[in-house]
Amino acid sequence: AWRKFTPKGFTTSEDFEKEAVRHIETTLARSLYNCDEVAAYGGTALAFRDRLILDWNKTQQTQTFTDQKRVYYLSLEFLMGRALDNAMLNVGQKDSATKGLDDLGFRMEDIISQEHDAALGNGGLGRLAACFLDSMASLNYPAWGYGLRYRYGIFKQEIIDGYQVEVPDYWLDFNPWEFARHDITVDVQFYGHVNRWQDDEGKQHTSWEGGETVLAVAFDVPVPGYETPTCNNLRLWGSKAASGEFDFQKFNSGEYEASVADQQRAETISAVLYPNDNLERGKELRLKQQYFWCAASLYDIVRRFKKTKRSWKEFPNQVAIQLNDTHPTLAIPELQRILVDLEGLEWDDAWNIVSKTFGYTNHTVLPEALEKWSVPLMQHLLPRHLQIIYDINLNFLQYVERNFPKDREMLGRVSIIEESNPKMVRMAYLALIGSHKVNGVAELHSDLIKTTIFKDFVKIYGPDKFTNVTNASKLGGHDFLKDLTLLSKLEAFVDDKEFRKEFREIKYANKVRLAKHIKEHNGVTVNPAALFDVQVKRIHEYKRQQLNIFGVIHRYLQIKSLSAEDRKKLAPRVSIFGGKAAPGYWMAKTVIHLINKVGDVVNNDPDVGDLLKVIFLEDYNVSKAEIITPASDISEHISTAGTEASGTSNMKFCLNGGLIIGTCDGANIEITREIGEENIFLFGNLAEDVEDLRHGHLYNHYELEPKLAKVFDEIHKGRFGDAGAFSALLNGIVEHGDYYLVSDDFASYAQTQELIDEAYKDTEAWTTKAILTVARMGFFSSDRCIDEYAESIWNIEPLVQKKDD
Ligand code: 26V
Repeated sequence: AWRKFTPKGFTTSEDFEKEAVRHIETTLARSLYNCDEVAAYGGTALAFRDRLILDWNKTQQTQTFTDQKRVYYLSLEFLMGRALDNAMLNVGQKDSATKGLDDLGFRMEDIISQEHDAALGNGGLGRLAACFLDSMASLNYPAWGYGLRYRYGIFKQEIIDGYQVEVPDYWLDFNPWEFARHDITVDVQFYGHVNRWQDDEGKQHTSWEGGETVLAVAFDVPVPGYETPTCNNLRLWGSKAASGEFDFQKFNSGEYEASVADQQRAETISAVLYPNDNLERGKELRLKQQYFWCAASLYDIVRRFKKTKRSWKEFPNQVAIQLNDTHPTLAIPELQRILVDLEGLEWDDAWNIVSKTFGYTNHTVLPEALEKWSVPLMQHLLPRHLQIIYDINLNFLQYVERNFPKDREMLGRVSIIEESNPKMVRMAYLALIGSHKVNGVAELHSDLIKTTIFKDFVKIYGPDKFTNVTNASKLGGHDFLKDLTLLSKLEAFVDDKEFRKEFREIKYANKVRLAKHIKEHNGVTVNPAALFDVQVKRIHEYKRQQLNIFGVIHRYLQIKSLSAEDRKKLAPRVSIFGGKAAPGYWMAKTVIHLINKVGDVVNNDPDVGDLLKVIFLEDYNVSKAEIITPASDISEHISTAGTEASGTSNMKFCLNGGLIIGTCDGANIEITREIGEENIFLFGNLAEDVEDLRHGHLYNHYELEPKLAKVFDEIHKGRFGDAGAFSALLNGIVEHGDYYLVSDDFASYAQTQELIDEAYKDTEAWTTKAILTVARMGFFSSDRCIDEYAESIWNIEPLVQKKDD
């Protein structure tokens, strides 16, 4: 009904056509006579965009006018995927547009696929940020996202001869969803030096001077909610050279190249998204990105606050800032700098404000993934911030010393500065110390951070500073999904014959669609009646795609060992893999190579036929996930227990009527609690036993699990190509301690896969499991998750726009 107050826009296919054609002819300056799919996409997007903008302007005006507390979600990653389909879902009128496009000679599906994915993220962390934006708008929270406007998103993956090859993802050539705000800019400073002086009244002042300045330009992206009037803002910063005197002089004196080089150097800051990669660590450009984005965002937030003329101590009542992992941690010393150096507050008053404003979400316990920056690098790039970090640390350590006078060693352990060579700034500690709440992303993970990486801090601050907010996922598309708790109503239909049939038909149709995709892209024919077994996620040793492919080889060897008669009793299976390896992550690339090699052999073996197919889907991304996820019968979430903080695709698969095979890790545990352990296939060692097992590997002789040993023998014999290519992968398990416990979990994994084969043969029982799974997933809606953040961390209320607003 609220649509009535924004009367503009179309409600029929004829009106849609008029709008789309008007945009094609005028906005895009294209003749209708050479209107191709790109132009049709442009016209459609612009027609829907018009509707969003009205809501967007109104929401922003209302938020400014009402002036209640807002949340700012700082994330270096927003994996948004495509915008048009989502806009149609939120605005409504997709049917009118489908009909209108049909009249113009286009299929909606083809038009939607013209859009580039906004792939500004690596994986779960970035996708979660995108879901959160969606839910914050859907629930009418006054919320902004702040990020970087990368010119290149996560690289595109090509598979050539079974190897991953990276290709740049230039996605901005036509992007109707962003609005460049050339009038909203922030000067961001780098390098330089620190000055201290005393004024006439004897007050100490500190200022940061010299160095170079880069301009941050705002690009705004509307974030519509589902069936609400709220349209929030995602502000992405692009970098540009500050057109100062200096460039001008260079240009005038004929140093054209030098002045252009400066400009390019500035634009490099927001040029590319970093793939999380062991080798890319410690790069100055990445630290520059982080500060550039934090400084611009904080300036913007403070500027907005200052317009309200409130006193500084009200800042935390008006502003909540959530740090998505440690990437935005520099926002903490930056706000302290603004308050002390620029606004003249006393240190303690400023720190009180800062530490009430921030919340920090931790997304991993893996030690190699915890961010650290070298002190010399920070000294060079951000000299004032380094001083502030040292002062924060000094105050903190003095506090610790006062409260734990007997534990001298604790000081070294909890110091923000690691006393290594070179010294390092531990960003997670800074984030924790500067925030009022720290949260993990699933129950097990939130427990683990309290007993491992943040153990001392629980002693220091008490347990209340730490909390859990279990991750969640968004599912769009249908009415009942506005409120995922309504999913539970499905449970009443579990015995309804018609419903069960329809449920199966939908799954089958989705499998047919994926089979078509596989045929087109991999040239392999797969049987849609086979069990589709899917593992799609970033390739990482801890996620254990190697366990999966070893299991596939084991299955292949078994098939080969059977008589033609016995083979007939087997359940046909399609093993589907997808995911990118970080460009410098050699082991992950080896796993991709092995999967492809195994596929070459298995898919061309006439003994095997439909019984087993092995598919690696190139360039897994958000829009591919939309085809893959609904087509899975079983998906794999098989990380070494204690390593996957949560996982979010596990939920997404369940919501799409697929079952899962998984370890007792991350959110799998809570999924099991919700759906019932009879509806999930769990296997493997528990997190609590991992440490001892690893210790045992290092100090005792250990034997490879026998079935796995056979698999390794076949690889060694060269059955899947040159065995040398895989020796590092196998040696990591055989000789170097099997850190991820592949051998320890192999028997349990293989046995559970056999249970799955048996279970799948019983179609009726399987259908029951799948329906109950979907029906019991309500807890994992991102709306529930955002309400928890709002209540327990941000202390904000929804802003419902009324008719008269
Ligand atoms: C980063 C890196 C970088 C260096 C190389 C190794 C490595 C390994 C892992 C990571 C992950 C960084 C943080 C992250 O993306 N965490 C993911 O966050 C998701 C959303 O909360 C969660 O579902 C995933 O379980 C978690 O891995």
